[in-house]
Amino acid sequence: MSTRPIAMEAVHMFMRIDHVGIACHDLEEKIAFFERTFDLRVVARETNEEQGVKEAMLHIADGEGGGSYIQLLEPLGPDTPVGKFLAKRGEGVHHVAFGVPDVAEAMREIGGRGVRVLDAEPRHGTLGSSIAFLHPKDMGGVLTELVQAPDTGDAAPGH
Ligand code: CMX
Ligand code: CO
Repeated sequence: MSTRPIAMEAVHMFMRIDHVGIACHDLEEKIAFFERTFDLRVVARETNEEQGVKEAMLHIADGEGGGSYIQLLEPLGPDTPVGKFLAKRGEGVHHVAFGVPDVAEAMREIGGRGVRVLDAEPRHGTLGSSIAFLHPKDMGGVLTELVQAPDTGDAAPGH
């Protein structure tokens, strides 16, 4: 096993964990739980018809190129990615999202390495971000999201 330290100047495709997406049946109930248990604060609420979700972002920290959050997801209906997930597996971690400097570039690069990219083009994500998903079957069973934070220089809107 190598004990060499990782070079500090190493450039990673993933800059940080942007968020962990958690599927739930009742968004308001889960928001209240995270607020009262961990003193977290909701910085964005959105309905994203394209993704089939009603969602809330709870801010945890600021990092390189953007913040990190918990994303709570309630499906808009049973025939949506989160609706199908809840029916099959129940509440729990739905996906992990990594911050990337340029989502289109990351999609090309990762797609070229044999991982199925589920989106042909970057889509609209929370807080004005651009997002794309990688197939869970190519990612060790973990649905993975790529997130490019909006170009505003404001990593945590709502502050
Ligand atoms: N994590 C891990 N595995 C998952 C999964 C998830 N979130 N969702 C589905 N799977 C697995 C299923 O368990 C199933 O595996 P088996 O065949 O072994 O049972 C397989 O993938 C196929 O699942 P399915 O229920 O038939 O669902 P689909 O193939 O129709 O869709 C997926 C799966 C990942 C392609 C689809 O959910 C998708 O495109 N997701 C991306 C968009 C999304 O999730 N949006 C909501 C979040 C929005 C946001 O974060 O902003
Ligand atoms: Co997400």
